[in-house]
Amino acid sequence: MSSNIEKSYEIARERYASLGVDTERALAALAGIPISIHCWQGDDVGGFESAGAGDPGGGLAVTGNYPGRARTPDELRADFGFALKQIPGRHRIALHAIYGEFGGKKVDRDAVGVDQFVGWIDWAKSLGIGIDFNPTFFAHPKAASGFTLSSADESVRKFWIEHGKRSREIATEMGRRLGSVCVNNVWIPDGMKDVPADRMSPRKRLEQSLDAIFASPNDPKLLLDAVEGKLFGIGSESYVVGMHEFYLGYCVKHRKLLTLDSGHFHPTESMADKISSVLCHLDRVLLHVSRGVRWDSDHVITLDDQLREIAREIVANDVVGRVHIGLDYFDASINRVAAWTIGVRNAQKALLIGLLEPTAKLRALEASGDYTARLAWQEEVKSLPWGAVWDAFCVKHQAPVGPAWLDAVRGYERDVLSRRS
Ligand code: RNT
Ligand code: ZN
Repeated sequence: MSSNIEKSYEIARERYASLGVDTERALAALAGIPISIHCWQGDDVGGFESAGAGDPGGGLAVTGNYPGRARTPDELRADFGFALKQIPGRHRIALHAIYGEFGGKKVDRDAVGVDQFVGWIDWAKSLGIGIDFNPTFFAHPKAASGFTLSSADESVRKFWIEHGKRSREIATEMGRRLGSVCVNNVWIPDGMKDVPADRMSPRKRLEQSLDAIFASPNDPKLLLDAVEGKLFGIGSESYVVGMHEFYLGYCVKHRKLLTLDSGHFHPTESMADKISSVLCHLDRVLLHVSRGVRWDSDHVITLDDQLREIAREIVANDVVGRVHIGLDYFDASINRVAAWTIGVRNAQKALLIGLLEPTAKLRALEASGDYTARLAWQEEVKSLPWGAVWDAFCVKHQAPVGPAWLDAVRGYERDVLSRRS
């Protein structure tokens, strides 16, 4: 460690110790929290089913045309591997089914299997990382009607149920081959632009389709099933079949993981507040940490209040083992490797700030009814020297300190990304 970073860390360590916070413990805890990094930031949710990324559909909008998008699995893996070097600690990758290796052949969603993911599994093994998975219920002609698992057309439903089943098989195999449980997250775009005449029937069909997909039990050491609701989407402004309450009930009933995406609620709602609420009734949740700007826009996550509150709730309530933290954003207007790096480092900084909180002190003040002192301390805590602890964490895990990573990414952009057409 360079002497300045070391000195700053020592001062910070003592300062935190005086508040009863052990920085060494916080550093160790942070190292034990993997972030599931979404592959789709690397290529604007394009996938590899056909050449050239198009509009992913399903109401997902990726804006920007920054050069250097990954066009092949090898390019995406290289970019992801490069981003990982800029990020301290050991993490995971979240894949979507459209990111399989199809070798120029048409393998439809109801035929996809682990064979298309062997390259990813071998690569993940070589890096010592786990994989999480997502069936892809969008970017497909059979999703063009706006309905998939809740479609009134039985053949459409059957097609997507088969895709859901196959995705679970792939995820299970990933869990087995990598020795690390794979979270398989179901999100469907089903909904209506304008006010429906029948809100109930599609929901009943969705319930039946989910039951069919989940008919075979999961081995919880290999596979965890998650379902993700939302409030509205582009083209589904008036009605979303799988809204939050639908899935919350489904998860309580069937012991599945609920996915909470921070872009999927009304902007005045706090997703952080939902974590302790749903964990009273569920064993585990998956988070899709995102940043909506005025709508579910999936901006790169910044170290804002929302992110800090989410991270704080996870660590202060000691539910790290029950909350799977995944990211979900896609920005095509800036360097994509930088977008990954910025977002993951921010998620980790937020977790570290939470881990360094003198929670026992704040809770004691609260229990004594001294809300004045609680507020005073909550605000004073914000300016404690967590940055010095973060720098020490980066050094310890051989990741760049401060903005040094940007120079590395710029070099990669010059030598690799800018050469792509
Ligand atoms: C869409 C959901 C979903 C997708 C990804 C690509 O609103 O958030 O999670 O963003 O699966
Ligand atoms: Zn999401």
